[in-house]
Amino acid sequence: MSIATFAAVDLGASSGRVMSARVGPGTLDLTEVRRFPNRPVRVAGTLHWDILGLYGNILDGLRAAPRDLVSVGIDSWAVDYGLLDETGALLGNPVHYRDSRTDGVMDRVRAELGDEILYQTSGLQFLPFNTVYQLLAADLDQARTLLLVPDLLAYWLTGEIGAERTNASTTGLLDVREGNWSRTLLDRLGLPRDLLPDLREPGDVIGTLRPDVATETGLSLPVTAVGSHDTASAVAAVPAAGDRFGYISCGTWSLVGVELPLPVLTAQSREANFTNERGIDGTVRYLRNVMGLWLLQECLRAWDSPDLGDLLAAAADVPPLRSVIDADDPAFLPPGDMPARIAEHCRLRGTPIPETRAEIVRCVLDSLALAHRAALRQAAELSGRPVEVVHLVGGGSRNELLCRLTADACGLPVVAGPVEATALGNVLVQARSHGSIGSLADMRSLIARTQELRRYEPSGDERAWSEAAARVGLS
Ligand code: LFR
Repeated sequence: MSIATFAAVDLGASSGRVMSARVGPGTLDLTEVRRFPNRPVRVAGTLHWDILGLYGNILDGLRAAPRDLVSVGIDSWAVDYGLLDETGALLGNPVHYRDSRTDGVMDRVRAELGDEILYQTSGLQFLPFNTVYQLLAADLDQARTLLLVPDLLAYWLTGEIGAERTNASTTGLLDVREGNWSRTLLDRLGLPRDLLPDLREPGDVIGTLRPDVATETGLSLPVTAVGSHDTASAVAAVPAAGDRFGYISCGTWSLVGVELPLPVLTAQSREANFTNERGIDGTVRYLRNVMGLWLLQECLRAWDSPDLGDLLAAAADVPPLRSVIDADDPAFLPPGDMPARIAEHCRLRGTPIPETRAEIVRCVLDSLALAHRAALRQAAELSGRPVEVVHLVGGGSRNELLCRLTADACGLPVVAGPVEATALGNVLVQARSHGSIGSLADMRSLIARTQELRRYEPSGDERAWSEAAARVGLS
């Protein structure tokens, strides 16, 4: 096995990047080629993704990437999609999952079909923005093909149509046991069977860059399917040894859970709203979505982007666990004035209202740590998988206060990093497919040996955390 160079296109909800990485035995060097903002745009009342802007930035990134690239892979947030007409043209801009068009849809479907069939078929947690509920709110008249965001971008780059399985598992339409589209569910919902393209696995070569793209970027290379759901790529890059670990993929969302060989579909699991998403090599990501750094990002946006380092330093000095909220209150899901919504949440529940910015930030981080604790404990309990260490990966691993509070709240060591877990998982799956690395365990051990990690030992007052958890109705 020799050293080779791969590119990762990694799109998050607030920014995107094109990274390149040199991968080989004992080598994993990641370089940022291009970073760009991902700004949703409201048009005629509907919140959209600026998909052409993102695609243009990807082309710019590929143009600036090393010339010896072997392959490129694409991942993004899940659930969102573009619709193609019969000529293969995109029908309108993809709608943002935080748009209000899905209001009430999930409740209606659950009432009509019942939770049992939905959960037994897809294994997915009930989130109002799952693709299935979006589709029921969309106009499908002219639509012939649905492509999830990374599949849409891969289509523009290669001309090849398909649906990568890890991301397909977030639609609510993939059969969790068989890994194929569920015809039963499509029929029950009255959705057209042929809207969904053939499935592909992470590691499959999708195709080579179209001639016009090759001319524009000066590159001629394959696009390789990766864990195109960003969380699948991030969890593939958790630097864990063995299987007694929990993970928190912490960015706009915190995805909190354990990795399993098989789904958990019990009534308790359904009631606790745990999801069984598909990972690399058929693994199951058994997790729950926690509202994540979205709470903080929306506060910063409302305050016109003050210096985060200063705010976190001030928040560290605020007395702990004074104001705690249920971070997962659906009221926090849409964009808008977050400090006002936090104040209102506290007022309605008789919780002391955080007044200063530092107090608000402390309230958010204490509350996230509590939500991390509850989700991890439940994941371990419902799956029977013991958790001895928590790996916190993604942008949130830079936030020392959050890492420390999470270790204290969970009463477990937290290993923080890598920050760019998603891009690393993306390139390593390509590297494996092109013969530069071996198994998933090899990938993880390479990350543990080469990337910067930080360990936080729990030092908190367990009683204070239990008491605060009880105050917001968590365990
Ligand atoms: C994280 C993520 C989550 C998914 C949410 C919406 O970026 O992909 O896994 O639930 O975004 O797509």
